[in-house]
Amino acid sequence: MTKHVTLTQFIIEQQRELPGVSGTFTSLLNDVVTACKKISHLVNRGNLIGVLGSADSENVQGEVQKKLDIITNDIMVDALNWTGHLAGMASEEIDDIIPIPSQYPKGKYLALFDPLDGSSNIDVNLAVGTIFSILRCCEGVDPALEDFLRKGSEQVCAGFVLYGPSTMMVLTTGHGVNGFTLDQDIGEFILTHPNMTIPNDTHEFAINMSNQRFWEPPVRRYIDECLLGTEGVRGKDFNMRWIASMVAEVYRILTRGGVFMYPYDLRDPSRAGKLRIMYEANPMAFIIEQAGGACSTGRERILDIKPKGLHQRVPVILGSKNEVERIVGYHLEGDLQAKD
Ligand code: P6P
Repeated sequence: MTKHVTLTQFIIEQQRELPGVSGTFTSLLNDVVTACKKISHLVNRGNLIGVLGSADSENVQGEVQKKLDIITNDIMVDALNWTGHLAGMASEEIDDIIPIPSQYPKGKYLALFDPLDGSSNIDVNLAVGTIFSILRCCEGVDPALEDFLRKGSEQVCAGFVLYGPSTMMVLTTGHGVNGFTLDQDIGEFILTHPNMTIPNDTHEFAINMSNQRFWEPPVRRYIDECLLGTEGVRGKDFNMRWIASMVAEVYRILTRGGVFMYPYDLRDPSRAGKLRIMYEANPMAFIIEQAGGACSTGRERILDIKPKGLHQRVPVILGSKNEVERIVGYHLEGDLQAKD
């Protein structure tokens, strides 16, 4: 009988190889896993337990919240705030940083998360997910906002859980990317996708084409060339996907390559893009780079950006390295021409 490696065993064995990583980190990850198992159960039960539909409220992003946006946020906060591993948290659903209640000890990590990414899909039974990012901070003190606003390159861990036909967890601690499938019968995540690696090339792109008239010229150039297929400069045909759920797009890219783009658009110059750097772009960029891919705004590496705000938005272009580098090159060419 095949010996399955559970996520718990995997984390503990990795911990032994990571200098300075104590059992605290392992225990924190297990707390995140427990919260995501609860979310998986609720997402799977859906209308059977009346958790679908709108909450008739808006979040800090001005987006209408689904009931599950609020429920899953509470699950994450309640699973993590008492453990003594965190000094604070931040969530897509909450305006400010989330302090650890005074009755609980404060730890040396910060957790940032999008509790239910792609939640607009939940009422139409399409894939959604939880994205999380872990930063280290000073132990035992209440963190200030500045303690959260760190470059993505400072993350010690990033992961997501995709609630799809299977519930999958993808995790990196800076030593590659590994995928785990939830065995619902035993309630354990099992290592099913060790050392996930993104092909450098692809014939598949993901972008919301309805925004085409708002794109900058380099993005329009890239997509136009893909659409011309064998009749154009690329000399090959491309396929398109758009699931409107970043976790699903990223998982697909991790398994077969591709490029995902939510680029800067000219609709609202004050809004640099749709996706938020702290709990969407940064964790996904860490994962993508650890799997051999690339992640850029089109003009700079996402993980090098010094965030200015908890809910700051950035353009995101990620996936197969050679495609991302081509798109970045188009931005550079365009910017140089604009200067001439
Ligand atoms: P649109 C989900 O709301 C999300 O933040 C990402 O998961 C997804 O890729 C994107 O927005 C979808 O945006 O404009 O196509 O609905």
